[in-house]
Amino acid sequence: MKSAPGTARLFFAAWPAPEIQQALGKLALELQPHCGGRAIAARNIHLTLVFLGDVERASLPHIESLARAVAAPRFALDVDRVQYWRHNRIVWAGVAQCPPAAAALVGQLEAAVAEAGMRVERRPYVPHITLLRDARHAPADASVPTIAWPVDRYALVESAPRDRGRIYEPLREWPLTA
Ligand code: 2AM
Repeated sequence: MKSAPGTARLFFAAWPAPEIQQALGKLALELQPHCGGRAIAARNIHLTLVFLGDVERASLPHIESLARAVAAPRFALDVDRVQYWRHNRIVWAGVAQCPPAAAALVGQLEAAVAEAGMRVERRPYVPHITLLRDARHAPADASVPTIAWPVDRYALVESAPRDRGRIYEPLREWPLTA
């Protein structure tokens, strides 16, 4: 669905370095024959932190200034499992336990979003990296060789329509603290 003129569909995400995207993209392609569905292109693979939805472009500077003020520590995301959600038919990669620093970052970004007067997601945060859409089956084996992702920055990303699909474009990135 296209955003209304003057608005942008936005989310905060951890955006992996190209080699991590490649490793996760390879995992998606390996899972596809068994699970079905469509593999996410490596260049689009990310971890959503907070979804904003359609936002007036005029409020971008305000959102960016609130996001810049977030100060949360870096964390290690050891991606070692894959799961299937039947309700939205996605196969996703994740971790055994949400690192406390990831939850802290999400909490701070949600607070920034609320301060900007936007709706905040009330569901508990489950870190998930979508690998397949419209999948039909759960992966045969939930555990996968660990892909170690040192998360050292967070990004504000735009989801824009492109060729009947969507392209995700990081607009701004900020470093996490050491
Ligand atoms: P998904 O992969 O689970 O669909 C861009 O669409 C990113 O924002 C995707 O990571 C997507 O998650 C997430 N997203 C889309 N709609 C969302 C919503 N209503 N709530 C939370 N995350 C959403």
